[in-house]
Amino acid sequence: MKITAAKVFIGGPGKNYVTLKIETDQGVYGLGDATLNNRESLTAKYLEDYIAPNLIGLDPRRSEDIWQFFYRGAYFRRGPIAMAAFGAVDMALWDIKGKLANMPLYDLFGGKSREGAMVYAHATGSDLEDLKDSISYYVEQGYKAVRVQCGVPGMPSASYGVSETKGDVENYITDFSGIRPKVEVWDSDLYMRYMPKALEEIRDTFSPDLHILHDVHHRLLPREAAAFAKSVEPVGLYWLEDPTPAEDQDALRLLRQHSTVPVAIGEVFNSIFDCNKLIENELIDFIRVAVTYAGGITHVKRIVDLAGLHHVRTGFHGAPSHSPLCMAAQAHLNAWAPNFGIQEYLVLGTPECDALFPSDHKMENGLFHVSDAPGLGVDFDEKEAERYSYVAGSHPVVRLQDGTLWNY
Ligand code: KDG
Ligand code: MG
Repeated sequence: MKITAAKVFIGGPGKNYVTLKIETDQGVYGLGDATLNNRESLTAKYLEDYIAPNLIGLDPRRSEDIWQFFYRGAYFRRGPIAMAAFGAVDMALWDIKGKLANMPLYDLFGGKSREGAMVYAHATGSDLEDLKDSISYYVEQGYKAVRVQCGVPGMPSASYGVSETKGDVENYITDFSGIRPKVEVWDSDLYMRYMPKALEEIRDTFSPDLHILHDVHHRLLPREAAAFAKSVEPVGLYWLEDPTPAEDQDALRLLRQHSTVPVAIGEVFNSIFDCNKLIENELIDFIRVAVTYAGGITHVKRIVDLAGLHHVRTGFHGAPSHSPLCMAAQAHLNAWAPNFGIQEYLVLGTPECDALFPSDHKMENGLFHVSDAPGLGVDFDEKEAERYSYVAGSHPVVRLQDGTLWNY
């Protein structure tokens, strides 16, 4: 069996999805996602220039050897662009494997450990009242968990995760007006004084059964993060996300010494080497990698297995930029993983998105039900894809009040 073609598509409804289609001489094809938010054209180019020509003629069933070939063969290892490109290849090869076996991927991993995987939605408000409305909207739809973000009085710009629209959150993270980032201004003192009180009010307003998550988005220094975690302890958060910049694996020691608040980190990680110390030293409770960004199913499954040895549960990244293919790969891992925790889920099922990526994966009452179709269980409509093309966009950059550049 041989790979005969590897085609790359870019574009989608309001997103620049990068989709890889690997075709074989036996008619079976596989699909993978290489969407690296706001750097999409680079993963597309990596796939087109280097990966596609090297794939032709290889046996698609040898997904491990192909992964090693690209990872070791690059010499300059890791990095988000290369790992997202390998992620797409790996996903597509697993899709082919599942179709050949006529089995959904979760069965190839070891079978289902649960029916329905708990997801969390993004609730957001310009102020606390707005945020409460947004939380109620998700509670009414049956969500069991919500991430809560709201504006901070006196903060010169919107704080992280605050959307201008209520209800289902579209891709509010990316500004498609061009490649030059907007500037947001941040003040850690204002945030640290206001947010614990706001979170307590939310806790008191909603049922104790509702899981509340909060994302600091890398903004605090290790000492500040430890103090913040201590102050939000009475809220009983499901998790506190990215309290410190994620590349410093030792930063969470101080937080751990001062608080038992569950910590989630990892959406910017692209390999096991970004999180092995965090996991082995049990400095985190949830690992947030995404199958696309961290080298595909083959590599992420290794991270999940290591995490399981240390009581660390999964909480895969599921921001608006992730394509239904990445979400499907994660859904299969979520169905299987003995150490599954929760899945971030932003409503992907718009009619345009469903037309581009038809599938029968389902969300019901805050639980994601994985499709039983062979492989990933998602298709790709090439005709529909002709409607879309690449649109340049950017994340904002963040500065402190005195102009110092800070962490977005
Ligand atoms: O591209 C950046 C987003 O993926 C990130 O800002 C989303 O923090 C995020 C989250 O928790 O989904
Ligand atoms: Mg986050």
